[in-house]
Amino acid sequence: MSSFAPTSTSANTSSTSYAEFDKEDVEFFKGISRIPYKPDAGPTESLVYKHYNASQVVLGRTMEEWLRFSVCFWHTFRGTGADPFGFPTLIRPWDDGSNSLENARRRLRASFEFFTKLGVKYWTFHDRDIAPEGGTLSESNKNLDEIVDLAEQLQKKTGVKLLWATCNLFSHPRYMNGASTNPDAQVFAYAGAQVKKGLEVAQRLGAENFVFWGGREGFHSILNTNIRAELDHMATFFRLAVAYKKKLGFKGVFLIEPKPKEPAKHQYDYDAMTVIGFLRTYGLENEVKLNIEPNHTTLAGHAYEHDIVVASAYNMLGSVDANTGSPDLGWDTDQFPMDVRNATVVMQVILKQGGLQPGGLNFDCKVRRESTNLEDMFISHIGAMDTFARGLKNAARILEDGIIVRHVEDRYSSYKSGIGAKIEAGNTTLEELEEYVQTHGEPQRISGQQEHYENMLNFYL
Ligand code: XLS
Ligand code: NI
Ligand code: NI
Repeated sequence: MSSFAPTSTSANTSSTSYAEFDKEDVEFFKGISRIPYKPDAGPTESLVYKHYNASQVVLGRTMEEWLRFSVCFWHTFRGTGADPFGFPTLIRPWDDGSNSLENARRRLRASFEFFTKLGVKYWTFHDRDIAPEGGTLSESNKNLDEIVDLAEQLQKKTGVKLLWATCNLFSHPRYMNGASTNPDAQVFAYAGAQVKKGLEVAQRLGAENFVFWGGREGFHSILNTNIRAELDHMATFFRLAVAYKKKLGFKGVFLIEPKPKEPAKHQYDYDAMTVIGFLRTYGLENEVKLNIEPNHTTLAGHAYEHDIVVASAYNMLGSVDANTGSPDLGWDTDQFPMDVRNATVVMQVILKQGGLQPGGLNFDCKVRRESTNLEDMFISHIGAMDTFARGLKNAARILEDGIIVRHVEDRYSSYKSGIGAKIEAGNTTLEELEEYVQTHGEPQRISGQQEHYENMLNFYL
């Protein structure tokens, strides 16, 4: 099928004067003020929180502390609505569609007004989202420094903090065959140099984490690929990043974000268990945790909450890219998470592990290309925040009641005594098990009661 790619990357065709947005005191989102909490609001009132009440205490902590929401810069301030079949649809009045530093500054100032009006305390970005890539590494670094100066000022002025930063090691053509897993060592070197700068910037802005998402770390054909060499190189890349982090004294937590495919056909960071296996194989398990994105989890063929549960079970859940795919589409649609059941099961895991800090719930989400109002940027985030606030309240009730937790514990109670306790302690032999079966015979059939569990969960939704 031929692709109807846009001929121009500019979203704007009108002759708007962008200069007005360069004024220090300009308001980007006119007519929208700080989003209030209004629990009695009706279904059509959309610029209010109906459930998210930042200062409300749930299980000993405020909602704001449990949820640690973050807005991502790439979708919300760089997304144009373009898709492989259509031109940009999302026109932002301050954005002239150019790659200039002026445009980058306007976007950044608009974003901090957005974070503040929404009442979200964290943001995330890729190096190349916030500042244009130059013709050379030095030029790119210089552009980045200029924009980071402004970001530093805006963070100070608003109190908004950096949840995590990351390097874009997948968009530029040089990375088409991978970054740290590229067969060409010169590309590996370039990626290393880019991450060095990314870490310096992260430290300067006080990032609480640093994410590695390996969209091109994988392959399209196994025929031209030396998998073992590529994974060894990827491990070396992480070791170098850990060494530089220590040298810098950067305190942020390193996080790998698993994804099974897209853009690569097969990505090495396939899912949570694969990444945990990779980290342990290469002795990196104490240096790196996981940033789980449920949309990637479902792409891997697992249930929405699966990787969050797995990562947390191994104390490796560092942060969450709170979004969702569309069950009827097979790719990463990065939709805002609006499903109360999913938010409830996720928040249950987060509560059980004592929170996500220094990680958070980052909205790696984009409004649909048909959601063209500026207001839609707010409505989407508000809806997702309300969904997670409901998830938090539901999960707290589930844990306070303790009924579901006790049911699961009971299911494993045979390991508390007798032969079970010996198995759990690693204190038995196959001979002993044989003898046990000979005296005790066939085990009873015990119901898994799946529907009962589903009913119990529904009770709390
Ligand atoms: C893409 C990823 C990406 C990471 C950051 O699918 O989700 O956006 O979160 O590079
Ligand atoms: Ni993500
Ligand atoms: Ni994604």
